[in-house]
Amino acid sequence: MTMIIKSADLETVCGITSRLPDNRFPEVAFAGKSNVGKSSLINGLLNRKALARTSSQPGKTQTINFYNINRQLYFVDLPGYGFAKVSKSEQEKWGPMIERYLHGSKQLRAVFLLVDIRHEPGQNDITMYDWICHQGYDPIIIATKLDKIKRSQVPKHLKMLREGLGVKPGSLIIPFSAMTKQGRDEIWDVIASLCLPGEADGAASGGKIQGAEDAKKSGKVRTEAPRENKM
Ligand SMILES: Nc1nc2c(ncn2[C@@H]2O[C@H](COP(=O)(O)OP(=O)(O)OP(=O)(O)O)[C@@H](O)[C@H]2O)c(=O)[nH]1
Ligand SMILES: [Mg+2]
Repeated sequence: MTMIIKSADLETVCGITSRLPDNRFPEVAFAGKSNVGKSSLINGLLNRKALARTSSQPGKTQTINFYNINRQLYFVDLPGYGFAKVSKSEQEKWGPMIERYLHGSKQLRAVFLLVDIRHEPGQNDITMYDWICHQGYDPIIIATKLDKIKRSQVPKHLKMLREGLGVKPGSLIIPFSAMTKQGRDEIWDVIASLCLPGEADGAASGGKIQGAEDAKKSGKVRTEAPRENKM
C-alpha cells in the first residue's frame, strides 16, 4: 500500500534512564546494528530526507527515538549496537535499554530487525533476534542495502540471513533499499495490517505472537500464521 504521510514528528527521545512514554497509539520498532540503515529506512518509509538523522559515523542513535506518524502510530528507532569504536561501557548499555523497551512497551505491535543483506549476521544480530522472540514478538527481518548487491545474488544472500539468524520457517524477510525504495510498499503493508485496522489491504505475518505472554497483555493484534515471503 501507499501510505500518505500527513505528519511525522520526533516526539520523545529516551536516554538510558528516561521513563518510557505512555503512548496512546500503536508502535513499531526498528532494531539493528549500527550503520545497518535504521534511520535511512525510517526516512524512506516517511518520504523524508533527514527526519531521522543518518550518518556515516555509526553509533549516532544512542537513544530510543519515538516518531509520531499521522497521529496514528509511532515509529521507534532503537539504538544501534555493535559499533567497535563506542566504548565497552557504552556498548553494554544498549542491551538492557532495548530489553527494557521490548518488555515494557504496552503499545508495541511489531519489531523489525534490520540486517545488512551483504553480510553474514553477527552474534549481536542473533542475540537480538532471540530477545525479540523471547519477548513474544515474531521478528520481521529487513535485509537492508539491497542496491549494494547484484540482483542475481539476492536469493543466495537471503538464504544466508535466514540460516545465520536461524529464523523460524515462514518468517517474513523483506529486502529493502533506501536508495531505490524497493521493499517500501511491502513494509508499509505489514505495518498497516498490524497497526492500522481498516487501512490495510490484507493480513501480513509478523508481529506479536498470540500466547501465554499475550494473555497478560491482551488487546494486542492477533496475527495469522506466518506465510512464506515470495522473494
Ligand atoms: N547504498 C545504500 N546505503 C544505505 C542504505 N541504507 C543506509 N545506507 C547508508 O548507511 C549509512 C548508515 O545509515 P543509517 O540509516 O544512519 O544507519 P543506522 O542504522 O540508523 O545507524 P545508527 O544510528 O548508527 O545505529 C549511511 O551512510 C546511509 O546513507 C541503503 O539501502 N543503500
Ligand atoms: Mg540511526
